[in-house]
Amino acid sequence: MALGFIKKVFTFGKDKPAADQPAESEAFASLVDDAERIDAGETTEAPLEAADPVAPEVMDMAGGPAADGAETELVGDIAALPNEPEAEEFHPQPEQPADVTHGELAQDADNAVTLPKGFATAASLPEPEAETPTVKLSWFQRLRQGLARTSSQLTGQIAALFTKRKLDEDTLEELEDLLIQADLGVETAMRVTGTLSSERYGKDVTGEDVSRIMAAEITKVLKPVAKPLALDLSHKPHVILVVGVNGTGKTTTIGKLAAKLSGSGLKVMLAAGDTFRAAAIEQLKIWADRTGSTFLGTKLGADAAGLAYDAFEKARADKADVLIIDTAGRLQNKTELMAELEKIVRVLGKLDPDAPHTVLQTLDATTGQNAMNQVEIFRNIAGVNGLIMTKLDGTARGGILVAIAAKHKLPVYFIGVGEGIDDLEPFEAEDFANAIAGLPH
Ligand SMILES: Nc1nc2c(ncn2[C@@H]2O[C@H](COP(=O)(O)OP(=O)(O)O)[C@@H](O)[C@H]2O)c(=O)[nH]1
Ligand SMILES: [Mg+2]
Repeated sequence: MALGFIKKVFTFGKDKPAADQPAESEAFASLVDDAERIDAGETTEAPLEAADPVAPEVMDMAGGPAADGAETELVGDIAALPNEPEAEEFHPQPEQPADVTHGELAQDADNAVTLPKGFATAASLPEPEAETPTVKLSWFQRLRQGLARTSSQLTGQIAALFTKRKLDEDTLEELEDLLIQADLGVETAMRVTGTLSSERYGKDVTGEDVSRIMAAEITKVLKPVAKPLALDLSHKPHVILVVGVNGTGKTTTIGKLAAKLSGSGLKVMLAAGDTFRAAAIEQLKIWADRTGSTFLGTKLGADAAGLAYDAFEKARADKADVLIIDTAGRLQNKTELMAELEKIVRVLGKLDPDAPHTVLQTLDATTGQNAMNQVEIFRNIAGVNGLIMTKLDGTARGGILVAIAAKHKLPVYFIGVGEGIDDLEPFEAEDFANAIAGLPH
């Protein structure tokens, strides 16, 4: 069966076997319920509408397109898209000489491609480069700000909980509830209370004690999933399929990834596999132009798998290093979505049994608990083997990433901290844990 094939091909490393996954239909039902509730105007999650100037995209961001008719609507003013290119900001690097092969690139130090931070060659994962503190501070501040609601609420509640009482069963139980409410997941909540209990039972405990232990425990959960995105440059191209619910930041993230990769001298091709909305195709084209990437699109409503196949052949013929394929994320029609993603994966596998080499899922940090369901769905459908959490600069609810890491153990490669071309940072466990716990960098 095709789905079995996908699971077989794409389960790797220490990923849980597919059999461990909860019933997919159950998770999907709750996802669609959420999408429908949001479509109906019930916004339980932090609303993004107010901040976004482009109405049709806003519909998608809240929970997928509202109706079939809306999907084919063209955004009249492309120039108003937040991803509007600013030509002067992009400085493409010179391309590799045509006679340099990838084998040589991997082995020959003189001709070696220096991958951007957050990437590594599959053969050897290099030490992350030191960053200048100013650059790091600015994105960390944005992350801190994004997670401020989570962290200030948590630290406030924790401080209130521990001012008057010594650590006993009741306070531990209340703390556990607070941590679960912050989306951190039962497992992590119990780890925090367990450690706290063994260190401080019967003693006075300050809010800082709890924050410190919380940050340490969250770091332990996140460390194993904070990995660089390994590119196997012996594949020509290395194919990255990007999946996720509409509005979670797929296209924007592809643009940011393309900027990093082409900026380091790699030849990148982008393929517009979200063929359902003209605006989506245009948006990716803009990112391709902006990042000096080759672009392949097709007409509205065309078969996405056919496009993916053509893109792979063209990328191969052009000797592209990396092919990144955008996809649609319409949850309203599960059967169609499944069939489409399955078919994309299947046709890519015909050209290279290992392709797509990376299946990345974007998660919107403002969606909270729903992100867990999204991972369950897309992991089953498309064999997701890596995550990127976007919109951590907004009013993020990042706690869910901890619960997802504990449960799925999928690598988290990057975080999105803004709409700009440079607003994609390698995921760092300790930074993220400190931001949630309200501790300094
Ligand atoms: N603030 C913020 N906005 C983001 C981020 N990533 C994406 N967006 C915005 O979210 C909206 C939806 O993104 P898009 O890439 O179109 O999502 P897609 O439907 O999954 O392709 C756009 O307005 C993006 O500019 C991020 O990290 N931070
Ligand atoms: Mg898109």
